[in-house]
Amino acid sequence: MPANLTPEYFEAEKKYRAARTIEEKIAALREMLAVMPKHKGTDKLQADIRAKISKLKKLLAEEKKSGGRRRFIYPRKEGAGQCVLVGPPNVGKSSILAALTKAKPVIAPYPFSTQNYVIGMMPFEDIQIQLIDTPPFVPKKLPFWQIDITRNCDLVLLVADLSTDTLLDDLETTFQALEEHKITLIGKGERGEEIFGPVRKRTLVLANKVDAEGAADRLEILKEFLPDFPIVPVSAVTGEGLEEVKPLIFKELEVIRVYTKEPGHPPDMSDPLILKLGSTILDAAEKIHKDFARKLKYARVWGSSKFDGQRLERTYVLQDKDIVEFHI
Ligand SMILES: Nc1nc2c(ncn2[C@@H]2O[C@H](COP(=O)(O)OP(=O)(O)OP(=O)(O)O)[C@@H](O)[C@H]2O)c(=O)[nH]1
Ligand SMILES: [Mg+2]
Repeated sequence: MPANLTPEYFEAEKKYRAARTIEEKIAALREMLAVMPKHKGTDKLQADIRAKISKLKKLLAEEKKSGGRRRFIYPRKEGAGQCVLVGPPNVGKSSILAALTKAKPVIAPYPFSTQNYVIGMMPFEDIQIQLIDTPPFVPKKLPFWQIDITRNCDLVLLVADLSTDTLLDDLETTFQALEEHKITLIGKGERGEEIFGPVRKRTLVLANKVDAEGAADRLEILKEFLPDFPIVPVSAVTGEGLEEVKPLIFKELEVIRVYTKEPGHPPDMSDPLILKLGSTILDAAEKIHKDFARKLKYARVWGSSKFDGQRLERTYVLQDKDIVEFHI
């Protein structure tokens, strides 16, 4: 990421990430170009943006040719985080979505049964986490949106199939398909959030079909193959491991829930703010409103503070499930 990018640029980038149609994506990219400082350090980024615009324009022309019938809409991020189910054909991605959410994707004993994305919301304690089922990841076959969604998500759920001896080869093929688009899956370490160029996506591995014969041995082989990844054995059919997956997904999303309260009133426990791990009182206030944050003097915190209702500064780092009372 080049230096000297302005807040205006990052605002435009946010619009790009949130854009739901190809037109909106193009508009956001143009805005990014317009507001970005033009110097040697941003040459590469400018070229990347221009290349992306021309690619999207081609897709738009194709959509127009179809009379708008094939208009693509990107999924809107909802809930505490967006997780994309990624993996080889027939491993049980759709079955996992169906088991964890109310969504009803096509599930079939043959590969390539999923052709579009399918969204489901997974309830976890008092929040919802968004899961997106996608078609299988095979080299030279990924549609543009599948790459975009994977780059843009908060967490990858890589599904492996413990019922087959080709498990590792199949995963290699999926990694290869991702590498073609400069997406590297990582089990730990620094995430890369860049829109262009190589990106590193935090990944939780769901070792599915643990009910199948020989699954226990293959799970050991999988653990050796991916030593740096968190791996959870599950079965979308028997339900084994599915309850354990939910808190792990939440943990990997690296977010916290913060409840707000007004002075003299009980806290609102129904709709927590979702903040990045490490967020401060000021970040929480900003999430409510920029103006509100500017006026903020201090806050009282229940939960992680030394004592209930402790008066704390704006730089105080909040923890999951804290209750915050803002004072302006
Ligand atoms: N034994 C067993 N079979 C499963 C499990 N999960 C899924 N299956 C079966 O595996 C097959 C493929 O399941 P899907 O959910 O369609 O797999 P998918 O990864 O979405 O497949 P594509 O969309 O074609 O890539 C189906 O016959 C499922 O019933 C599981 O936990 N155990
Ligand atoms: Mg499927």
